[in-house]
Amino acid sequence: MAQAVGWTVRDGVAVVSVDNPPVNALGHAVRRGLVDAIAVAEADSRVRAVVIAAAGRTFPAGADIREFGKPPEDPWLPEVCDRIEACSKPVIAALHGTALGGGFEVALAAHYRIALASARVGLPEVTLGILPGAGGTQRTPRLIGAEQALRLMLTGKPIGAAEAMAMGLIDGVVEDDLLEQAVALAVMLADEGKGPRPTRDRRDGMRDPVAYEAAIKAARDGLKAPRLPAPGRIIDCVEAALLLPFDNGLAFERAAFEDCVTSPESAGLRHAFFAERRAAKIPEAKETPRPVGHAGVIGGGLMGAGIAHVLLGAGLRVTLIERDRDALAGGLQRVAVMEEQAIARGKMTEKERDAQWARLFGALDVGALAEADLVIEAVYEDEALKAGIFRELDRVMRPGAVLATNTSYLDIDQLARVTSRPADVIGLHFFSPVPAMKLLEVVVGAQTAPDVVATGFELAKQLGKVAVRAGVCDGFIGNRILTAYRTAADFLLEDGATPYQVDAAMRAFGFPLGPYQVLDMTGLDISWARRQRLAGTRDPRARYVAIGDRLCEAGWFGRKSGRGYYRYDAAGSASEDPEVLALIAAEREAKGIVARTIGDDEIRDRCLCAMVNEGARLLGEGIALRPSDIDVVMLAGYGYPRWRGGPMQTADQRGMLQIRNLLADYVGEDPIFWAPAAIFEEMIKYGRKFSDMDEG
Ligand code: TC6
Repeated sequence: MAQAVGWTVRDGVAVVSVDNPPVNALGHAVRRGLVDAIAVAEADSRVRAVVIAAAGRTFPAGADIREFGKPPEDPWLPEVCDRIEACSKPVIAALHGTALGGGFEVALAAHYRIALASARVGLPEVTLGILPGAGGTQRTPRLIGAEQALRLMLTGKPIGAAEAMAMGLIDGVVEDDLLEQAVALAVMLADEGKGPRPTRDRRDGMRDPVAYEAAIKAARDGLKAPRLPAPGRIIDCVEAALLLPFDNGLAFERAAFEDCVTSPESAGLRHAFFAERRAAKIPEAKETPRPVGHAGVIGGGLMGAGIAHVLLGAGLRVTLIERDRDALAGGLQRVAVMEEQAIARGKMTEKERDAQWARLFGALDVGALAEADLVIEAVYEDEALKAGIFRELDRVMRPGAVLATNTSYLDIDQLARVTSRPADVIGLHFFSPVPAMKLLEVVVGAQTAPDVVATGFELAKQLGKVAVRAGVCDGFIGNRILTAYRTAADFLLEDGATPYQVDAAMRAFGFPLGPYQVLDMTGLDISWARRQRLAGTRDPRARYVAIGDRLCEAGWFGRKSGRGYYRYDAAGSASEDPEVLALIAAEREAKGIVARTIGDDEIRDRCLCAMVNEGARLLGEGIALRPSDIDVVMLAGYGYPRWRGGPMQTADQRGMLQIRNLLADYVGEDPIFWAPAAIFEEMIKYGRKFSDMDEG
């Protein structure tokens, strides 16, 4: 028997224990081991019942996702589940930790399920672009009906053991001694002469076919502009569970699973899953983070208040600093509003809010931070202002405290140099709205101490954010790529596209908003100020599009001023603006550009190539550690469609040669912006993809 599955017999019960750290994923060795164990249990006359349990932190958390996309090795998980269900002796699954996906499907194939009260169960396959393909779509609705089964499978959200029991998914919940209680149940079943209870034969959830069909219809109607194959296929499978005999339903599920698992959308989502986890693998990972219990936040604007709110949510004591009483009151009020919103969304109770409020302090003087462990400066993006704050912080903060800036663009090394402790200085770049955005860029300066980097990553974990390590440059990873994306879009405007066409093309690509909608939302004045700041450093050979400047000169700063690339009515709805189109036409004319017809595919190609080329440059400059980190930044912070996996993954799917050739087509228009990054040639020569650089 394979080592990934252990085997003992006690009190006439075979205890089959999966042991495949870290999450007991159902890789080949585990599948083989489970099938062998059931065979041995059936053959062993001492054994009257079987308990399937798991060592370590969890019952299997799913199929081994790394095996998807590779040739399957027998036995497949559906066969394993069928074998368990067909066992002639009662099989009990003992669940702890997170019994997810294929792991929960194994449990569903067992005849009885008991769980620790702390266990969570679920079918999160949809988040990977696939469906429960080991009988989960057929067995789950047999137990709990279509409505609840679809909720589990379409949201992918795990539920607690008590809820699972109330639904009828599991048979018992125990506070402790899971294994002993599972064995006791097995002995009792055997003593009572109870045989197997195959889920395939149960109809508990199908007693009301009308309600079942109604749930199917409601789910189909609720599918919003389906871009991904999996949700629709899940609904089809759950319907098949009602209409077809079990084995035919399984075959139907198998075909749907194969379609989904081989789809590029699933490849993108799987890439995103591993990319997020890989991002935590940084050179400083083994350093001990500095303890952080009390944090300071300087600046109570939307960003600072958001940061204070998430720090409070992670259990920290927070001191918010503002320059005067009114500003401080405004900042505290913003935090209060965010807490109310969290309560309204069911993310926090009033009791938790009160507890958080008791840990929040306001002050007008940075002296209040003398004992703080970490401070995050989140004031207006002005170099002199921030430098002044860092000098002050250097004066008052205790030795060993971490001094962080939330700057989006400014040079962290320069800020570090105004202090006497550059090793303690780091960039923690949050994204707005802070409570919702998952990304945190941890910007590492030339002198930042390794344990300060580790502290940034540990803090991100506490805040539930995905941290990505970035080096110092103008814009770090995300804003460098965003600038390239916007530049490509601006070139398209000047050459003949409209902002509305570019936005629609990029929405069709999968972004929730197009680049001009985002500009209008965040305010055109922010990028205008930056362009003015950088005007002196601009290469005169580079193509410069002044359309954004012209809009700002007209006082059109986006949503907040009622006009930007779009025109906004009193209710805030946007419409296309002929005056903007006239302004663009005038810019073209001034430069002697004759507008040409530009198709949506060209818009997408150019925007993608700009992002990928900038990503390749970031790798060459050592700003990003690996291509998948760039993908994580774009997915978690910039709305890049998750199912595409990120720009570097999209480039891999398109092929390196194609991207390089497109860049080579464009380079005549601007030899600086469109010049292909140096690494393309080498990658093409050696047949490498960006993902080949991820694991290194
Ligand atoms: C399925 O089951 C389909 C069935 C049908 C088949 C026909 N496979 O997240 P963490 C790794 S689809 C392989 O940091 P946590 C992960 O990469 C699957 N590896 O830990 C990481 O590796 P590293 C349905 C996996 O405590 C390490 O384990 N199941 C898998 O924060 C630790 O992971 C899911 O979608 C896997 N299935 O969270 C559940 N899972 O150390 C996916 C994890 O080398 N997993 N790893 O970086 C999770 O949601 C979480 O990992 C967790 C634990 C909640 C189980």
